[in-house]
Amino acid sequence: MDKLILTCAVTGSIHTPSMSPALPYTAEDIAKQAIDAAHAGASILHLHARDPADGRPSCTPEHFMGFLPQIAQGCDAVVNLSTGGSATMPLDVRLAGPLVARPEMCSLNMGTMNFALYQMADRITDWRFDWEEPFLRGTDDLVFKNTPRDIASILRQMGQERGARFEFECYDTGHLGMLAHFRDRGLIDGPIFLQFVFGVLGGMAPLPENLTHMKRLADQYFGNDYHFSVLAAGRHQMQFATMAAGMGGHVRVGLEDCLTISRGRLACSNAEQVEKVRGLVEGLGREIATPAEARAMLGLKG
Ligand code: KMH
Ligand code: ZN
Repeated sequence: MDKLILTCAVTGSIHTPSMSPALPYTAEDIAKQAIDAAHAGASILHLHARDPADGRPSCTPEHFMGFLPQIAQGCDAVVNLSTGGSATMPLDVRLAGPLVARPEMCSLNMGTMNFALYQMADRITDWRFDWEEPFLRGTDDLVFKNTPRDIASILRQMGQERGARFEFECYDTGHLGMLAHFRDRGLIDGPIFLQFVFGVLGGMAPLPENLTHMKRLADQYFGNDYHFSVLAAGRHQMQFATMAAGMGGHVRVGLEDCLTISRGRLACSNAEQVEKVRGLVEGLGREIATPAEARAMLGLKG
């Protein structure tokens, strides 16, 4: 089996600082937690920016540049900037920072979808939920817009014009079909790095059957020319990481996706989750890829 590419998604745009004291939102804390995660074994850092005044998601160049130079100095992990930003933002706002920062990698969400909530840790314990829960109010009418035109625009501006390669975020089977469509149009070449996303209401439920089906479809669409990674939001995070590792895939953890380290216990840092998943996947016999090995596997410009 290939070495395992471990991505850490450091802060995201879903969780709020009021949910966990460990969630980083100042430039210093985002940089420190990212560097610590890299030293703990993360080959890729998936990064969003935040406004340090209140922790609100931000995509401005200023907020990205608050932490990117420190991260580049402190570690050699692959920097992967979100082009998803926050689902509440229009595309031009989401792209403002990544266009200026010119990362070697960025995310690309492969379809428009409802983005209702995370299956969050212990707040939400199954698919029945209470819309009166304060966390959920405001997410019950949220559309995450990623039309074919949006996708083509990101491929052109970030890929063709700036040389980034992509973490293709696939929340459902149709997103693989969309990706194959762009590959057939000649706008995407391999090796393709798929991120299967579980646990967002509006995307796939965190069920093992969905993971095996996504893998089967990816084999049909992309043959040997792809790698897959798995993230599961909320309390399924470590189970799905372990399943992915056993299936020859790669894994993503981090406080963007889940705030806990075990049931009912908040993680104290991103690095703590990286260390935990590293122990799990090494226990299965998988070796973690260094950033240089990840760059070679994914065809990154470095
Ligand atoms: N928040 C994750 C479910 C992005 O940043 O482009 C997906 C994500 C999207 O990471
Ligand atoms: Zn993200």
